[in-house]
Amino acid sequence: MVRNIFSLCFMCTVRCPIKVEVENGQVKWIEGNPHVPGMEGSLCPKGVAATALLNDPERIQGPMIRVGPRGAGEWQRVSWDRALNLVSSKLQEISQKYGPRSIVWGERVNLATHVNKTFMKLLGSPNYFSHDALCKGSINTACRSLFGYTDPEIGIDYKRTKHIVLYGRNIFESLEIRPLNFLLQAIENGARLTYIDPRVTVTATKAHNYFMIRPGTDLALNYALMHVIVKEKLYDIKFVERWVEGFRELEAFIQPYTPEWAERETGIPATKIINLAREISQDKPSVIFHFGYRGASHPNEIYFRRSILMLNALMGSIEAKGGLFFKKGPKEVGGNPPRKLTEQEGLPKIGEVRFDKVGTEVFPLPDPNHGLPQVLPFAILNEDPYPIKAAIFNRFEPLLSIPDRRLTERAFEKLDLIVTIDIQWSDIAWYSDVVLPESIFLERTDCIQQVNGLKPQLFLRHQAVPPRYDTLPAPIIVKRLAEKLGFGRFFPYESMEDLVKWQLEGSGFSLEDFQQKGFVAYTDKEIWWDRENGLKLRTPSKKIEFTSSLLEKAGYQSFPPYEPVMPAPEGRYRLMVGRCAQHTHVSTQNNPYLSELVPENVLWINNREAERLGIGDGDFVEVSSSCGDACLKAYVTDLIHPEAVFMLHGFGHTSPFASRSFGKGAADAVLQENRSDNVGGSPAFDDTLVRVRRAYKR
Ligand SMILES: Nc1nc2c(c(=O)[nH]1)N[C@H]1C(S)=C(S)[C@@H](COP(=O)(O)OP(=O)(O)OC[C@H]3O[C@@H](n4cnc5c(=O)[nH]c(N)nc54)[C@H](O)[C@@H]3O)O[C@H]1N2
Ligand SMILES: Nc1nc2c(c(=O)[nH]1)N[C@H]1C(S)=C(S)[C@@H](COP(=O)(O)OP(=O)(O)OC[C@H]3O[C@@H](n4cnc5c(=O)[nH]c(N)nc54)[C@H](O)[C@@H]3O)O[C@H]1N2
Ligand code: SF4
Ligand SMILES: [Mo]
Repeated sequence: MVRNIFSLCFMCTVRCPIKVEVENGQVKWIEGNPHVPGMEGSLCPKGVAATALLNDPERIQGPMIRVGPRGAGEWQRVSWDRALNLVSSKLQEISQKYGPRSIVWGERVNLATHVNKTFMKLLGSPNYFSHDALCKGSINTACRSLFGYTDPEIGIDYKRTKHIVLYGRNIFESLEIRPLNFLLQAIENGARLTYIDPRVTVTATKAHNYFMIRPGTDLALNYALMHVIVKEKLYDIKFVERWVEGFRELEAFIQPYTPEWAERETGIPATKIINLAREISQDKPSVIFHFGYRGASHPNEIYFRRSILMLNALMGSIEAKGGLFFKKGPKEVGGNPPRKLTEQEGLPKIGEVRFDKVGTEVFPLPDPNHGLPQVLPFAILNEDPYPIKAAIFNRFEPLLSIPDRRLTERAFEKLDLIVTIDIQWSDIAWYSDVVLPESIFLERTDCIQQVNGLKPQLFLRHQAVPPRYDTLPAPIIVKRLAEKLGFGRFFPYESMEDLVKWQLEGSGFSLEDFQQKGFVAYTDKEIWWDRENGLKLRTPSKKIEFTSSLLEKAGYQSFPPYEPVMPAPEGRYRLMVGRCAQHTHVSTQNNPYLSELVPENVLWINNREAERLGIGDGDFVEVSSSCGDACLKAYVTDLIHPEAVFMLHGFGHTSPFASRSFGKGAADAVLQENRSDNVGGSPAFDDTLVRVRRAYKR
């Protein structure tokens, strides 16, 4: 008999609602949840490939302990008890010798993050960090500086927009299904799409306006757009007068940044900049300057992301249909959100400085809920602010996701313990001392997903089939480890169903309520705040702070002068990176289906530059930066700006147990220098200059 199970995909972080058809313990079919607007049967290639992951014999099949030298690949398969006994005794030993702060937990934010943060608190360490800064930390800081809200608290009303501007937000390839389907609906209804990228992506091919901008100069474009908008009074005067703090300061600041000035910096003709400002303001407030998904790109990132958000405020597109909105939670309609383990009484407060010094005068502004992963190698190597001796990585691949892989590897040599919770043989699993395999999303029920938005809802990832191998959900692994360490009582569940029930207590919903459609809603009406008087801004002034108290109190300017981006010296190029529709970051390159669709990455290089360097399409090239070098095939094309080269992130794996991805293509992390936007907190992933030359032998 076929059973339909509503769940959440996890082939990437987007967590699309899905319907899984199961027969005799086998997954027969997966499609977008038909009850969820925007999904309705849709699935991306990675979602489809979930069945290949489920049945992949190259997954980690049980707990593993390293028996040879680190990284040599000599493993012993052991019982869960033995693996967790080893981890707990090592953690206790290290904690006694160096203090609990010498232990870090790094993960990509997930539904069980509250479980893992609780574990670290009970351990007594301030050093939980997430991937957030690597993805979009500077966007987070920019949003807080203007609105007092973080970026996940701000939504985008794609469906009703009349004009959307995307700065390298390659939404047709680096996709999220629902936003993309809503955007397609808007375009069918006549919305316009402007796309800005030094590279012609699939999104560029769908755009009404496309600008091949000089890499790293988007901030100059935005200052010129503001110049035109203010000079020609194209802004929403009523909205700006009511809600903006610091408009006069902006007006004075942008005087020198004319479209003609921006043309020289960006390469975009002044007339096109003027036309865009005029065109988009006709559709205000139903317009979107997209503030980005990944915003870990350049050293001036926070100011660039602030400028995008300011353009929205000038258009009055904040809390406007077809623009941006503040996401509403259950409390907005008098409901109770699901509980989190972090809210329990009796958890210790930890006052110590974090390993990354977030929250001190070194990094006053980045979000301490997430921290700065890219600081980890420096903290370990320099024992600054103190020694770090153990690291637990969960659903996070530091070797490929933190810039400058060699530096990270050198640092990890100093660790006494590396534990990895993963589903497959990632490079970091291969390099660990203990590997704890998690059941994949089709095999596990997960913590409740609270989805705030115009209508607050709760979703559930529901187990579809039994685990194929000796694996467990991470919250069960953590609970068992906590028991061995003597604080198991803070994990009041035996199974994932127990944990979900505990979370739902007091919310008015039960586990059974999710069976029919996979989600429950606190209301069926959209909630919008009153634009005249009802914006609940969380800044000290209760306004949108163009002049930012957050920045200025920390000693930074709200409007620092623009610093030009110098052309790279002869023979050097700005290395840009990104994703494709067929892969998730560093996770799917070994998937049996997806590894066939896109088996390796190539280096995009402008045809005129390639000709000068004697490089032909398909030739092997050697790419080198100040911190590493790599070899991959060239893709010679006029679809990329001559100052840039581009490669997909996610390749160049070194773990031999993942045979399909082993040695395929090259890793961007080997080439990227570990340098950051120190104000906003993100590394500057697209700021490294590389040399390229033809390689005669691979
Ligand atoms: N298929 C797929 N979809 C995904 C993901 C995935 O792994 N796979 N991951 C999800 C996640 S976590 C994220 S963060 C998002 C990322 O989604 P996007 O932010 O859309 O990111 P990228 O794929 O990194 O594409 C970045 C683009 O920026 C361009 N670029 C580089 N430098 C500049 C510049 O100076 N100016 C401008 N204007 N453009 C520039 C690059 O050429 C590239 O096309 O995707 C999400 N969706
Ligand atoms: N060099 C470089 N670094 C980058 C980027 C870049 O473009 N270049 N992009 C940045 C961005 S935007 C992001 S969002 C981050 C993403 O950074 P990461 O979180 O490191 O990347 P992912 O590929 O999402 O997944 C990491 C690990 O999670 C494992 N995994 C997958 N599913 C599960 C699961 O269900 N349970 C467990 N326990 N593990 C699982 C995968 O096997 C993989 O080893 O990287 C950032 N870092
Ligand atoms: S975008 Fe694709 S891989 Fe990501 S959650 Fe949705 S269906 Fe799954
Ligand atoms: Mo990301």
